[in-house]
Amino acid sequence: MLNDPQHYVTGVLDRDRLTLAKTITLIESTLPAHLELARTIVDRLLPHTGRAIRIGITGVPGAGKSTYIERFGTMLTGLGHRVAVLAIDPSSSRSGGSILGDKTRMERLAVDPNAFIRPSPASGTLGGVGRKTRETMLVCEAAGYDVVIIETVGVGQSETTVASMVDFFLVLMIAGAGDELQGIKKGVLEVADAIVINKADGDNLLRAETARKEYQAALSMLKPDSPNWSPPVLTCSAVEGTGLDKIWETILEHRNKLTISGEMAEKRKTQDLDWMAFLLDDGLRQWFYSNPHVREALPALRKKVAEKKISPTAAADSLLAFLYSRDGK
Ligand SMILES: Nc1nc2c(ncn2[C@@H]2O[C@H](COP(=O)(O)OP(=O)(O)OP(=O)(O)O)[C@@H](O)[C@H]2O)c(=O)[nH]1
Ligand SMILES: [Mg+2]
Repeated sequence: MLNDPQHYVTGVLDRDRLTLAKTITLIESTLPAHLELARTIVDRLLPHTGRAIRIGITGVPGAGKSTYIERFGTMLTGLGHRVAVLAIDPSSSRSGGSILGDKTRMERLAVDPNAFIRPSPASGTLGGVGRKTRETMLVCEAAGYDVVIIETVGVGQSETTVASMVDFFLVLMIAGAGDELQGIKKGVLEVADAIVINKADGDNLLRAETARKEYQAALSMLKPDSPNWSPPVLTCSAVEGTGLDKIWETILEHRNKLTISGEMAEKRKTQDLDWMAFLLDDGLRQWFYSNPHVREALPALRKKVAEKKISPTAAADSLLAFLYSRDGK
């Protein structure tokens, strides 16, 4: 692989798909040299980012995410948008299940010249997934994609990671399954900007409408996160394509309201600052636990604490004090 960052920067800005894909591969790499190169590229692209509408979509396996994104994405490219789809699934150890599914369920979008689909590898820590997805999103924006959709399976912690990097977070549900069955945690509803009941078609139409009312009632009990937005509950059929235009309208209305009030700029600023704080925490933790002395002393100290030979406070203090004296200067 070439190691001149400008080669990638120019290629991405020229909207060259191959260079875009190669840049994302660098971002996803675990080799330090690749990561350094990726950081330089992302930094240089930064002035060209931030203009996309960032949408997060979550939902349990089978909710219809892939079918929905295929249909919704195709609608958007039909409206003249350029759509990037990033799929992450860090909690799953399924053998690439969603990736295989996406290949077959996003047939049209996959060959659409105005769409770019990129499944993220399922491995890595949450911090790693967050970093890769964030940087991939930025690079896609620099490549001229004006809608970025980030898909995640709604089981695990990845939903909140995704919610913290998008403008609009959409939770896809299906009727006839309780929250618990759907594995959706209350925390996810709290960060939702809209809930969409999918599969509102055929025999399921009535049940979807009942579910819509139930979720609307449930949502009205939660204190809205934003003074400018009360999350609506909508229905759609990803298979029939109904309700999708209304969802897009809702996303635009949300964007409009939050932009006018200044909340959108504030939201993105907070997201950046939170992300920086997370990276600092994460970096400190890694630095600490990779210290040879800590690695050596930790097991013995844990044992002593477990045996009540030393207090947890004294054990922690002794490790921290060492780092202060050695590396803190
Ligand atoms: N009737 C009906 N079926 C749907 C609809 N959307 C999706 N399905 C079906 O539901 C099943 C699951 O859809 P997927 O799009 O693969 O769901 P997913 O959320 O991506 O699932 P995972 O990738 O496993 O997380 C498929 O058989 C779809 O055909 C819909 O609007 N109506
Ligand atoms: Mg899928």
